[in-house]
Amino acid sequence: MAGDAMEEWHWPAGYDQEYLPDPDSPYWFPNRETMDPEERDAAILERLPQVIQYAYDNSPFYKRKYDEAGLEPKDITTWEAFSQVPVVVKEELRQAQIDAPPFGDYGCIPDSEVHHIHGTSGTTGTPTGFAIGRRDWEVIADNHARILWGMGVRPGDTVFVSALFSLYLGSWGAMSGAERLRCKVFPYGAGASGMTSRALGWLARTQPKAFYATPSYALRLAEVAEEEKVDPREFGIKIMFFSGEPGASVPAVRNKIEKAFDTRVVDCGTMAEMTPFMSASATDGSPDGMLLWQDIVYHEICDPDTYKAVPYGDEGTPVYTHLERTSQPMIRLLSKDLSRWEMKENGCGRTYPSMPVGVYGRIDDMIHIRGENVYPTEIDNVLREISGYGGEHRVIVTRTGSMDEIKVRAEYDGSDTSEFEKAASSGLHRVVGLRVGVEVVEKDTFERSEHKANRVVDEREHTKKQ
Ligand code: 8LE
Repeated sequence: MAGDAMEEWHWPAGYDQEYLPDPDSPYWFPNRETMDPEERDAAILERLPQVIQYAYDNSPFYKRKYDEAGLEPKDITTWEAFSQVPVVVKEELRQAQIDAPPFGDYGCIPDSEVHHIHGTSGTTGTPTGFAIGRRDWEVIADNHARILWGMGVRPGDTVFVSALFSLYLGSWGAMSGAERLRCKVFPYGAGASGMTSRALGWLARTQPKAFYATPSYALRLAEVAEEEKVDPREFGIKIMFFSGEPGASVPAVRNKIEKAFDTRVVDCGTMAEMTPFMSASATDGSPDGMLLWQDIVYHEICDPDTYKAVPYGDEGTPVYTHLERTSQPMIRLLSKDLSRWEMKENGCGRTYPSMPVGVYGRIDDMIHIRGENVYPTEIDNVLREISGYGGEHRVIVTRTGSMDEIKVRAEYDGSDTSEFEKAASSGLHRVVGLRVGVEVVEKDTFERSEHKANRVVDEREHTKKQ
């Protein structure tokens, strides 16, 4: 079997809960992480039909879907055949949960094996529920421990989890991995009144080696620290790992956080449905973008129209397949995000492909304006590099006739407004390729996000969200 050389590679997955790597090894599983990628792919190609058959046999959802597509799980033995497997979209999952409440008919495990229930906040539609099995929770924790090890976190380290613990799976995933890694975990959370200010005291007191949040939250924390005359460098945080939104791979955001906290920023994250969502993650030796830990979740970057994988070097939308989940397994879940992938040598020695500049954003959030595609993160990156930027902005998209227009309202905290406006206009012109109206407003005009930022105000009638 192709996977013989891979540590603990079997289906269904399960890991020795006592295992820890050699303390001097940069790798949790040296073979799985550094092997010839073609051999790894061969093992994955043996696993895929097993996972697909399992989903087909255990869930009406996948049986229906594959019967309709005329697909036989046992025939998925080539990459070409895999590329024909229909993608799953989030709307389908929501509908399945409406039709077969509360968790949809893609659960695959008996109710008695459900160990954790989680849910989404539903800010972008009907909330989705997750029902994760006991075995899966253990495997998720193991995988996240392995990835945290790759980031440089070690047993005994204090890990401060500073994101929502309610309707957000991110914090739970970070916590479970840190627990399995035998860290000291502080599930601090976020979102309740006064918590950000109090976090400063707790961070100073606990001096965590690692910290998890959304990038927006870290920026907010830095701002509050400044207001309260606390120097965040004194928290001694060595590793700040982030998921949930673009930011950790946006150069100006990353620099700002690294400087404010005197730390190392690590990007990670796919989607809550895809937990172990840290399967896309940077490492200690490969700090930029994210590596795709293909033997945990199989990542493809696909053409957004055909859902076929694009060649390395090209841009597309990530499509994800669980290789180890037995509860609510996702097979070719379409992200509708945008990224570019590459296969090159990684500084850390792992032989995974990578997304060198992370996930730029969602296809729906991309602004099309007179033939140019503008990502909200590009605007963020420009503004953050201008001296005196007040920390927040909004991008207003309008439509006159058949033409989209954008205008940026940016906070400024200084005495030369016209200088700032000039710098912002020319910076935006350079990146967007068009003249962009800039309106300067005072610092603290806009609300700060303590979770995921949403800076685009779309005033075009046809795209208005219902
Ligand atoms: C750029 C992955 C997790 C649990 O942190 C999360 O946010 O999951 P959720 O709430 O299902 O949201 C998934 C979406 O957040 C992705 O589709 C993507 O648009 C965005 N996202 C998550 N992590 C990143 C990200 N965007 N970089 C990231 N590192």
